[in-house]
Amino acid sequence: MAEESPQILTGAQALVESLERVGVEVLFGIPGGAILPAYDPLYDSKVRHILVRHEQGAGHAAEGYAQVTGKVGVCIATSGPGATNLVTAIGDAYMDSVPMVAITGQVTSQSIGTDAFQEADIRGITFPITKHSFLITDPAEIPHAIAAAFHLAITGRPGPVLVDIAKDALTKSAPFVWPTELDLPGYHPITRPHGKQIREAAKLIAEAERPVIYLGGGINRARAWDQLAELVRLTGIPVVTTLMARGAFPDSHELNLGMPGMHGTVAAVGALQRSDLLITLGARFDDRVTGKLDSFAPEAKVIHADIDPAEISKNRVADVPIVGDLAEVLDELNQTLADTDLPQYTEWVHQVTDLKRRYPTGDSEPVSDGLLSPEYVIKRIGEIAGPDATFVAGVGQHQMWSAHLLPHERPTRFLNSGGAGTMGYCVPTAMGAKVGRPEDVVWGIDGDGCFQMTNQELVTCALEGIPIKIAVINNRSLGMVRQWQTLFYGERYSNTNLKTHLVPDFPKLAEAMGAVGLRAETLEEVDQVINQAMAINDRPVVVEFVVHKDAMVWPMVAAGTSNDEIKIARDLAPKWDEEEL
Ligand SMILES: Cc1ncc(C[n+]2csc(CCOP(=O)(O)OP(=O)(O)O)c2C)c(N)n1
Repeated sequence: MAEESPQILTGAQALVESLERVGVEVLFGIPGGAILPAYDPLYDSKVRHILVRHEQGAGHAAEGYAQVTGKVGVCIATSGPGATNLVTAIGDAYMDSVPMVAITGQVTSQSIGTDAFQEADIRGITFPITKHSFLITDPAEIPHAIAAAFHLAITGRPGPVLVDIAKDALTKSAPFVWPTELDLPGYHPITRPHGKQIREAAKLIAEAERPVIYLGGGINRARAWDQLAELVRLTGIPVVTTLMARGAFPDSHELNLGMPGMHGTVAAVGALQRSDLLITLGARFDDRVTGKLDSFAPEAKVIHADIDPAEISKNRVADVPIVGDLAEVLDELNQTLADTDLPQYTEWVHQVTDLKRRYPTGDSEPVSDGLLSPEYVIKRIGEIAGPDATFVAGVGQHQMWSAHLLPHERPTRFLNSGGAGTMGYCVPTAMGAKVGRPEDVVWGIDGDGCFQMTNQELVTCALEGIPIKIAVINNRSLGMVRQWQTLFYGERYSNTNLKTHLVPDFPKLAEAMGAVGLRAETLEEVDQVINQAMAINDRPVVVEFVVHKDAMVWPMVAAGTSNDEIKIARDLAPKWDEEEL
């Protein structure tokens, strides 16, 4: 039912009013000509606008905010280059199913399609990497578009939604009518699982001898951690947690085998390969997990539960497909399993936990060739900051060490770019996470390569009072690429030497941006600078750790090969069948 005698508002006022009504607390963005009308009413609004230094930063900050709060993250940019600067972050949010609304200004409706100044068809550009998008040319459409965008972003499989608004739609006026119902034909995400499929799943679990719970990032989006804990308690089935699911089930639990995949633990990879049943929850059989698909978990039947029906049987055919919200799926599955006679899986659990004991990950000497080992540094940050801190990783070797070595005990405490692998993710995402959970200690673990892509957001953090801590793991190279050159290109290091022993001087750069800059080069300095950083709460801090460049991430399954070929060091394969008790 429409409100009586609606107020007449400009499109810009309607936009801000709509954002307030959907409960937006914070926006990350930069103004410009096409979006400028919206910035005027924003000036008087209680919605906080954080003025970033680059739109990519706005997008990632929205992702960080969304992941820690469970709310929709919002970024805003002008037309043309402002909008295209958001593209990487929108793509990142799409790949990792992060709820985000991106608002962009567009040239006036009459100019669309004329190559007008700062025109870009952002809807066309982002079409394949958004869950949905709107192009608004009539101010009367703004309230519905905003309400719909927020609903679409967070329901079903979450993802980014674009609202592109022509400048004249912002300046013209129309009655403000807040929708009481959303008109979204064909959009009916299924949250309740089918009872028959739940019974089928319970039957397979009861028949299995070597089951594994293969847990993906969907568990975080569904916030179904309690139900998952109950499933493990009821069944005693071992769990592997993908990169996106680290922390959703505590690492300290004896049944947690760690991360599977290209840089997975021997126990997680081995368990999947030998399993006879994968209980797949919010995971998508990504190639970084499966390796060569046709040799992945060859004997396993598959139960696959996901909110997005398009995921099921996309890469691996499911024997029992279950479409639904994981919280509801697990509630029903747990109820059914509580009344089912289940085997003990004792021999199997013994086998996989023995692998876990024999092949721990990331043991390294603190110093090698007189330089710090990156693994040791990351481990110490985790130990000193503790499992309640929020950690954000960049992309590269430091990301993989972070995935293995930080204390992953609690959900939504580890954010990273899993699907897209976006360098430049760390600093702005950490900024957004700190805005979402200001009481948390937020540590970004970044590479010297990644850091140089988006570090300017430290200026934003300094000016906006967002005291994040960034560890730059400086190995003077694009480490992960260099690792591939070492292994697959005969040590021909083409264009991976960043020369960051020459420039920039990271602590000085940090100081110039209003942050505190620290550096550790020796073993004694490691704890000292981490503790120093922990004590600073009024400004951002950057700590450079000068580490050696030859450390490699192990274990590793080379791209395109079978998980059976996992190596724990160069030319060293695990001994699977060692009879050892
Ligand atoms: C935007 C972007 N460009 C390029 C890459 C390819 N890439 C993946 S890891 C990596 C090296 C990262 O280097 P650094 O940040 O120093 O981290 P390290 O691997 O040394 O820990 C590169 C270039 C990428 N993932 N993203």
